[in-house]
Amino acid sequence: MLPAALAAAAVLATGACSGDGATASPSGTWHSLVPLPAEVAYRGAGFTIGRDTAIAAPPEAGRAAGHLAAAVRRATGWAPRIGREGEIRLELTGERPGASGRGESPGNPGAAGRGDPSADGPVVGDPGAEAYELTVDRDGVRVRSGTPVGLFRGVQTLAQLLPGDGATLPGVRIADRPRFAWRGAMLDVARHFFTVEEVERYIDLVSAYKINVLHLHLSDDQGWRLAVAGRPELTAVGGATEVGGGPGGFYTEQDYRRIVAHARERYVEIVPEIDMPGHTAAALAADPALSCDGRRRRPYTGIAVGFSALCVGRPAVDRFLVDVIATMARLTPGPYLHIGGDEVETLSQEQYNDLIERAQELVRAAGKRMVGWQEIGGARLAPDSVSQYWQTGRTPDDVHRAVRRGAKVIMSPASRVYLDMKYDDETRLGLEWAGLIEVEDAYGWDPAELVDGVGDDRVLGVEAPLWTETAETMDDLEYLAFPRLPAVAEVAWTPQESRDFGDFAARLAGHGPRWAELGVDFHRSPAVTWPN
Ligand code: TNX
Repeated sequence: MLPAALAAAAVLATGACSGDGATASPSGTWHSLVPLPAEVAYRGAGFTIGRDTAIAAPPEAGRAAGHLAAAVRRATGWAPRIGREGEIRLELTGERPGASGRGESPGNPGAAGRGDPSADGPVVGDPGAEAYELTVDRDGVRVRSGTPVGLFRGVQTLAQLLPGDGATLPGVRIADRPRFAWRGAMLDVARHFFTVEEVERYIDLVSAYKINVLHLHLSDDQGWRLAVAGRPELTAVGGATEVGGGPGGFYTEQDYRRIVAHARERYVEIVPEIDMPGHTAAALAADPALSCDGRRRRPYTGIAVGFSALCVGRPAVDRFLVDVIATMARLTPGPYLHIGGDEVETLSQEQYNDLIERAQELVRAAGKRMVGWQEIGGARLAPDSVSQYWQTGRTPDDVHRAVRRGAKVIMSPASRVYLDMKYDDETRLGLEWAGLIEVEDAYGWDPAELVDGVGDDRVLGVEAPLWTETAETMDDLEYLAFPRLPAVAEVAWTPQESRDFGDFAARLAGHGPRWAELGVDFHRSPAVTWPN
């Protein structure tokens, strides 16, 4: 393992040819594919894109063709035509993806089918639907898949093969498919608010690594960020501030729809979260009828957790659930709604379960599937609900209970993938309650080995949350996410047996110059030899 990594690093440093198949092309050019495809072999002569090179694509592949044309233009300055003929061919094979035995089958018609954003199938579905093949030889480029989303994933790989400073692609043959269906990033826009443009930029940056879910944490003690029809106080009062007392903000329906549309262009599903019954101080400040004492509260701008809760059983709370879940369902074309459920310290287990089960009923009645933090396992979950594991170290009884009821699990172990943890003692922002997390820690774990009895068949996927108690600006987000987010993206995509940190670090290094060009302020992890 080590010698290969060193050889790879040497290629990068010297531009010499290692002759080593998987990561360096025969010409010695560095191609830093992240996440690493399931199978990749560099061979033979490559293809040089010219002024007249065109893209041939069927109408269903419009998003993939458009994305590719933009990438070619950025790299070469030429804007390729998209039509029926071309040297770069995107082909739909018409083969239906087979059952994979893992992830989500296209079944569950009640939920996944309805309101699907793309007429061409769910974004978070059978991982086989995202499979593609990519070949480059002297005569041209061919991307083949059974689905438009698979073609898009192939084009994302192709975009990484485009050199930053020229037009020659390496000769290569790639056969690829993701390990897990759900490859998520979570952004907390409640502790600090981020604008539509900032969220869109985050989507652009993370989706390049084949992340297919952006989970938006839209409410917490410090802020309520989504407009709910008929309840203007939630945003007017609950959205007016943030951690530290800054001005906060919120998304109108139109703002939210813009984010959904931007994500959809990149085959990213938006999963909205309204956290309940805890983490609700902003809602309680907006509407005292949601609390048991009915007291008018001031907005909360600190960073403690666990103290707030809705008054379970009150009719006002039930009406609130109905309105909030209906709004999330109406605005969200994707099949998943997240209801939080974490860290409640002021309710009995019975009260907590009542609220989660009521939320689940409303989510399912809206034709959606409920996702919640692992604590929801205490309630009676439906088999189509999803538990999100986060608390490394605690006996994960609630995850086991969820799995026994047929639920699947998203793995977000805090000590590995919480992007708000500091990298090291010197990191200028971030928390450290779950430990210091360097890029090798974010990379070096297997989602199917984390919780006893929760193997590949029960794991829906992996997600990296970015909580924003200490992150106030886009630069802060970028610094915390890069390079750890690409490491988590590879954990979620690449077969476990193909993963090796030394090899990853050598490929990752090639992304430094790209980030610099995009103005991404990334952390120069010492385990990576970053080019100057
Ligand atoms: C725990 S993880 C939380 C969040 C905090 C985060 C800070 C989880 C479900 N709850 O409310 O923002 O830690 O790292």
